[in-house]
Amino acid sequence: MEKEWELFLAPYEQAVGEMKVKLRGIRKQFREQNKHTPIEFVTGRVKPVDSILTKAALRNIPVNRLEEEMQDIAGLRIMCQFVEDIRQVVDIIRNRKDLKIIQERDYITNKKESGYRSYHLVIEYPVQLITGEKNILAEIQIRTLAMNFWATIEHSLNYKYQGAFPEEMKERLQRAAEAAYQLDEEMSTIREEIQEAQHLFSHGRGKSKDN
Ligand code: 0O2
Repeated sequence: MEKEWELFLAPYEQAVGEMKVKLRGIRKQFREQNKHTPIEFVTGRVKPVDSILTKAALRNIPVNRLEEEMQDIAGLRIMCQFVEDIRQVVDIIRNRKDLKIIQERDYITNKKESGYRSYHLVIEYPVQLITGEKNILAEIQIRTLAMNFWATIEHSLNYKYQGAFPEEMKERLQRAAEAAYQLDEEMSTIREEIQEAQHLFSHGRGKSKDN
């Protein structure tokens, strides 16, 4: 059984590995050209087998339909400094020739009831196997650092409470999500100044006496 899962998940591991390199490559190009990078950092994971089985049971997905119906077995996450960067990242991904966007979910304009915000893309990504090409579904979540901060903490609390938050906790998390969003808005308004400072900093680096 374990071996079967390993074989089933291998193309997903390959897709996540390749996508991480490619998405980090975008950041690298911006930095090489001394431009503000819309990508702060990238993470990726293959969903653990127990999470796949839990989600499949919850959504009534038969195990032999996972490839077609579970879109986030391969998951990538892109963190951005500013809300505006998210749009730019989506545009860059949209213009790529090595993947195809098949669904977009904008949980920034339409936040989830929990308070969750992120921009989700479901993509189809071809991996080259020794048996030929295989199209893999993957979910890319694009969010600001503040959205990620909130989602990470909410996710671990969710795990602890098994999704059944006490009402007060739920409200506090919703308020915290709003506070995180206001922080993003505030950062956007002073974005110009921050970028200017970052530009000066990266140009100044290496010129100080200490280096
Ligand atoms: P994990 O552990 O992150 O893998 P639906 O829920 O039906 O609207 P669906 O198909 O689940 O839609 O996809 P959706 O909502 O676009 O993406 C689900 C993923 O988004 C989740 O994966 C989380 O990563 C993230 N997410 C969605 N809602 C929330 C939320 O309220 N809080 C947090 N912290 N993350 C959220 P999994 O499989 O649930 O979990």
